[in-house]
Amino acid sequence: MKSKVFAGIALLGAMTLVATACSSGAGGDSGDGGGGGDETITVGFAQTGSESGWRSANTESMKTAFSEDEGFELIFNAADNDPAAQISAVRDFISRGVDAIVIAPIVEDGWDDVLQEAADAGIPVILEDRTVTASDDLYEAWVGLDFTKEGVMAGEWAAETFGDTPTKMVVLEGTTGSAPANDRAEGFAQAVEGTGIETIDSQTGDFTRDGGKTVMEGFIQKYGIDGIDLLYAHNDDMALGAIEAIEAAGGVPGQDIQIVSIDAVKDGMQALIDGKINYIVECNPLLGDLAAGLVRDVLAGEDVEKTHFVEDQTFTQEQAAEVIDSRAY
Ligand code: GZL
Ligand code: ZN
Repeated sequence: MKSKVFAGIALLGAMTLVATACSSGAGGDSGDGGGGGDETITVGFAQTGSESGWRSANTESMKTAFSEDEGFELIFNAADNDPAAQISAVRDFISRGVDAIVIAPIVEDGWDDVLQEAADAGIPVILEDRTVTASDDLYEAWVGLDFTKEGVMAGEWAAETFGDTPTKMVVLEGTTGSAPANDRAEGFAQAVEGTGIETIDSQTGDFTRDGGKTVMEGFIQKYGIDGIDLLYAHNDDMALGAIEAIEAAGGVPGQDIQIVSIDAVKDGMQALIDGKINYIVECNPLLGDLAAGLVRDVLAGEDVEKTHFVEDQTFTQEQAAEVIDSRAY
């Protein structure tokens, strides 16, 4: 009920804004007045940054879905993985009076105040990709992936591969405080409980290649190639950085140290085909159309589901070779 009333206010707000825009001739549309369905929808999109290949694919998907041809004016901000910068970008969207705000929240916490300010301004918020711990009354809907399930699928492969064999594992964690880092760790731990896999070290590489390489160099310094059997990387970019570190130390990635990773971006899939990664769990970045559909539905005052999961799949080396040429990212 709340979201219906809320959406109604948002719609009224949006109409007022659009009507004002039309009468003052501001904004990109034809200024034909009235709130007809053909009005340009102005959307503020607060993206995490450009930390990984996955992120680039997600940004492209969002920009395509929220293009002028699709009836949108997109105000895009990439926060360079800085949570404070991302929150101030959202405040900027509020002061500009956009019709709707879409956020891929870098971290889960710290969103209550600015989401309340958006609600007070009658601007609906849609989350894409990552989630927040703030009350779900403060956003209309979230579209993304089941990160816990991704962690479980990665852990199930590790459990099947290593079973009871004593296995020394290091972990490259995603951005500290982010939903994917928290949930992928949680899901993996569930799946490997009772096996011979022991986590000897776990640090964040911030989802970047450089981060993965630097942290893996530190692990190799500390334990030696022989002291590590398995690397669990929360995304392909960190796994690719770790591969560089392993090779620089004279190790053979995929053999001396087996690697399981998440995303299934092109470069990760190529490393899988080359035998440098052993298993990849996909995390689908193509969320733009779903997010755009949710924005339209919310502004049209429709009741939308709160949560929209996009399906993921998994890839062995053989499967990757079969699909790599047909994949969209
Ligand atoms: C997951 C997404 C993560 C990717 C990383 O949906 O938030 O952030 O796994 C990206 O590659 O940086
Ligand atoms: Zn849906």
